[in-house]
Amino acid sequence: MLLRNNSLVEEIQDSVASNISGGVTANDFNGDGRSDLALIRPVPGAWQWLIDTVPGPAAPPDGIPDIVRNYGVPGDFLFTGDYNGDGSTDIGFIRLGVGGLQWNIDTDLDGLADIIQNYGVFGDTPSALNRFP
Ligand SMILES: [Ca+2]
Ligand SMILES: [Ca+2]
Ligand SMILES: [Ca+2]
Repeated sequence: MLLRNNSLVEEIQDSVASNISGGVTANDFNGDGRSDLALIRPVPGAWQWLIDTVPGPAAPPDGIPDIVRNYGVPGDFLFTGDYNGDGSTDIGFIRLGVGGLQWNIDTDLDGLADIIQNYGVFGDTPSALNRFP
């Protein structure tokens, strides 16, 4: 499945890995207290999130994505965090538009934004994010 020879994908994977390693609950997309495996893959016209979560105290990740969502498009800033405080990591993107920075956060991982907020103007640097090419 992985495009191991694609330097862009490797760069993204490295970037995601570095981004999600910093927090206590970072990258726990199903809220079971354990970090999950996650990839962000470029697909035509979008960024595709592939998340491998395996619930249960003894089950390791099985290498098969349980959640696959297209969320964000090329040029967006992508980020993760727990923005609704439910203990599960959310996915998000920031889009630069005429009004400045628009934050879009999907808290239930259905590929649709649950939080949309304009915050910031062009030239601001949002915290805790990765920007992918
Ligand atoms: Ca988890
Ligand atoms: Ca959350
Ligand atoms: Ca949603």
